[in-house]
Amino acid sequence: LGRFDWEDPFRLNDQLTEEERMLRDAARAYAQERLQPRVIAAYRDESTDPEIFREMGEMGLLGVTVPEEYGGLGASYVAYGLVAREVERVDSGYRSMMSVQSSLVMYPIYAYGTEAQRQKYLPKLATGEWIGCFGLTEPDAGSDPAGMKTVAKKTANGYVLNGAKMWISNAPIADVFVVWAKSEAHGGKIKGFVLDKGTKGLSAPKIGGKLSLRASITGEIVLKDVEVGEDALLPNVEGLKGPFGCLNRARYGIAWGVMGSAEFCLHAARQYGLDRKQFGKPLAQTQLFQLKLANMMSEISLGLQGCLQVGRLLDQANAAPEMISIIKRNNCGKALDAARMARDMHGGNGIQEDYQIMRHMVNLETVNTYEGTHDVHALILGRAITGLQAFF
Ligand code: TGC
Ligand code: FAD
Repeated sequence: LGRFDWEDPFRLNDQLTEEERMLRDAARAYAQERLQPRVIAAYRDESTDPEIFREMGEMGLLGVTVPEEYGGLGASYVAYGLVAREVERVDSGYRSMMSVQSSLVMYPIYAYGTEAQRQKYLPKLATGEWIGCFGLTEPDAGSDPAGMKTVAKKTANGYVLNGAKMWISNAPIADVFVVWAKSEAHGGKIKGFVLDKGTKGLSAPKIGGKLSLRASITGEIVLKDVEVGEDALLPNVEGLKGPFGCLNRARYGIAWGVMGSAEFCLHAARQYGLDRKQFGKPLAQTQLFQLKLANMMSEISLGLQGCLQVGRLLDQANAAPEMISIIKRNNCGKALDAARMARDMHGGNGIQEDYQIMRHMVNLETVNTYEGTHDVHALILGRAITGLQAFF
């Protein structure tokens, strides 16, 4: 009979390559040594340190899957997922900063851009010298991005963009804006544009008052007669499959990331239960406490195994978007359950910032909502099961 390790029930570690293990360990060391010490204050003060992008760049954590010639690591999607898990073990907001930069900004420039756009943007995004953001959602178009109102009109030398984007991670500190708009010159189809900070008519005011994901800055993007050249257009994709191609990768990373957050909650609840005595014995020696720990461990181990399989298929260019919907949806839901459970298991201390559970819990509310809500992914899967679309 084999050994059992509650921290790695299905021996995920043994299923990784040496390169993947090394990158995971480097990401864990960075996250624990550099991010963990500052996250409590960053969250409390709602402050985002742009220096984190530089640090992540130095560690090779930005654009993990982007080829080395453009400044990336050229590593596997499994490696990218492992990085997301380590960063989100500290905070979902930090993972958000990393995954927007990697999957939603570097990926579309690499996959849909010209060689000149790749050369101009990717190396500086990989080092974190430039910060990127991704504008799809609008005030009146969230789950239904096809309803976007942002338009690009053709001019003699390029395009003029008008519209507004809402809930955009990194936007107020971004240097590079990947923005999706309906282009009149392309029959009203959705096209991607890369805009530079400082372009006339482009602004990105901060959205304040967030009670979740406070270590990651969020903003609007306002486009008022923003004139750009032809070189701002991402020429190699058209329609919703442009942004969705990026979202597939970011959603996949989130599925790994939230397992890191859930693991933090499991470890904290276990330790708390071993240390805290009530009724003359450790809380961890009660049946209810153990049931909760067993549930958390089971969901995390299954969730991680699903991520690994989808990651391996992504690396073979053989993953279906519905697979990603399964792991994004299920892992977010299970992580949220684990965090709520761990919050409860910490009693009064569970609401205290030093214990960090409540921060993970409220962060996961956002993660459950963005990149397709829990219910929207259910509808994507329901459509795949029945062949009937129930969105509208
Ligand atoms: P539908 O008719 O299903 O599809 C329209 C076109 O898009 C293609 N497509 C995909 N392509 C690649 N990958 C996917 N996952 C795709 N899903 C759809 C599809 O083949 C079709 O192509 P074509 O060539 O036939 O035109 O579109 P619909 O309008 O019915 O969409 C419905 C729905 C619900 C599936 C979709 O709109 C959806 O997923 N909504 C959720 C919106 C969302 O995820 N927004 C995310 C915004 S970005 C964000 O949240 C970043 S947070 C990051 C952070 O901080 O970490
Ligand atoms: P809605 O679409 O209005 O949904 C509200 C509720 O209605 C949800 O429960 C939803 O599941 C439900 N619902 C919607 N349609 C249906 C239906 N057909 N049937 C049944 N129920 C339905 N976007 C970006 O483009 N870039 C970013 O970087 C980004 N970062 C974000 C950061 C944060 C902190 C947050 C909170 C959001 C971010 N988003 C970003 C936006 C995010 O993707 C959207 O919030 C999300 O897609 C949901 O859209 P919505 O908020 O408009 O909600």
